[in-house]
Amino acid sequence: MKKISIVFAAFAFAAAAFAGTKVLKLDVPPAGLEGTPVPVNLANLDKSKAPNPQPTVPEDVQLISKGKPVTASDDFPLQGDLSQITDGDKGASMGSVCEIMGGLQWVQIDLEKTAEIFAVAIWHFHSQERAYNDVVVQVSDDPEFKKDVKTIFNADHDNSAKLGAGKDMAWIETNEGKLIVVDPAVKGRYVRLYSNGNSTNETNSYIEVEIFGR
Ligand SMILES: [Ca+2]
Ligand SMILES: [Ca+2]
Repeated sequence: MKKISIVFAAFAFAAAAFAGTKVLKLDVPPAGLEGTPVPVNLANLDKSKAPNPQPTVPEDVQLISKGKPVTASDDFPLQGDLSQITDGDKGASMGSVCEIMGGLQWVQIDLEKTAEIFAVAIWHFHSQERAYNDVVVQVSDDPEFKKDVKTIFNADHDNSAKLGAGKDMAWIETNEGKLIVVDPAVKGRYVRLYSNGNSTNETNSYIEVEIFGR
């Protein structure tokens, strides 16, 4: 009898652990590659073009960044508007791209309240195969990112951005986007994304960033 109740307890525990979860899959825009390919040469490039992971997350995790305010180290984009980074449009055409100045720059999304963040997806640019330098993604409750900063992705292998060296890999941009899984989830109101130009030119472009949390 004791044995049976232990088995039942184990089942109940397993059910609780797996109850209310779902698999997170991104909504992906159509591919829009055009023009002549340009070689992508970065020291820490993941050339595998492996598909995004499909993490299991709690059922109430959802897209929490749509339409949220965006600020940047460059307030006056060369092209487009910062609001396009959270407007839901992930198209490849130049009309869907917000391009900010070259060098190490950041864009920052204000979730307007502290959230538990499980994943961040990035589409920098996907009408051409390219990879962005020094992509670092951080979360904080401090809009200045001076305290309580949690780094959830860091592909700056040589610490040229002076945010600490990271072991993540740069990737070749496609319409699939890049899904960064945050496991364990972290809490914060602001998500800041750094980059320092790309394999084609010095500027920093964004089509969309999606933050999944609760
Ligand atoms: Ca967009
Ligand atoms: Ca670097």
